[in-house]
Amino acid sequence: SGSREALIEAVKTQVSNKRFEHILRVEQMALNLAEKWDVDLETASIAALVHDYAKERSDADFLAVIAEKKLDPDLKQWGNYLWHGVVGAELVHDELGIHNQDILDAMRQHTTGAAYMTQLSQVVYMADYIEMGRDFPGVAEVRQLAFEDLGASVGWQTTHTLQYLLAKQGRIYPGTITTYNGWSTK
Ligand code: DGI
Ligand code: FE
Ligand code: FE
Ligand code: FE
Repeated sequence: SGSREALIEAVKTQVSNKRFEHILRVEQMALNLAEKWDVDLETASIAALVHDYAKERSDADFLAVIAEKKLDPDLKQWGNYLWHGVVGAELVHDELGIHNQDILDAMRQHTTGAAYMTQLSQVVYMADYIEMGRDFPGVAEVRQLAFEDLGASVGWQTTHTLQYLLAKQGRIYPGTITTYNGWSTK
């Protein structure tokens, strides 16, 4: 549709070609998952197209938004990986005029997930992880799982991300642990 083309042009001005190609693959996978799980296709498309809109913004930009919008000051302790979704949603709201809270929440949650996620949010979280350009051990299995049991695939991603962060001794955002606990079935 016309609005999709306009959104694509807006996103393209913000990111490298490589990241733009990733975003289009996330959109395609989000549409496939949305069709399977009865999520509105246009909403899934928009959420996927904007999810990494802010990924190449500077730390200074994010810190300015945290201050201006009086977001939780604790956010300042973290980095681009958290800010591009959580803080980036404010930029998508202000710069692209996207006010749909389900879309903005899916963007906010796309990196770390959340204990409670809408189907839309689960679709974007999974599509980002399993888009056809991704290659990691188990990707074929988790792609299949996302079409068989969406919630189980959310748990799979969260567990594997946590294992990856622990193995490289990375800092773990407490929200990542909250997501893990929310989706653990044991
Ligand atoms: O923006 P993308 O690269 O498409 O994907 P993303 O937004 O899902 O970011 C994934 C990265 O975020 C991945 O390298 C793992 C990292 N990440 C997720 N949760 C945490 C985290 N990194 C740290 N240090 N701590 C976390 O809790
Ligand atoms: Fe991202
Ligand atoms: Fe992700
Ligand atoms: Fe992404």
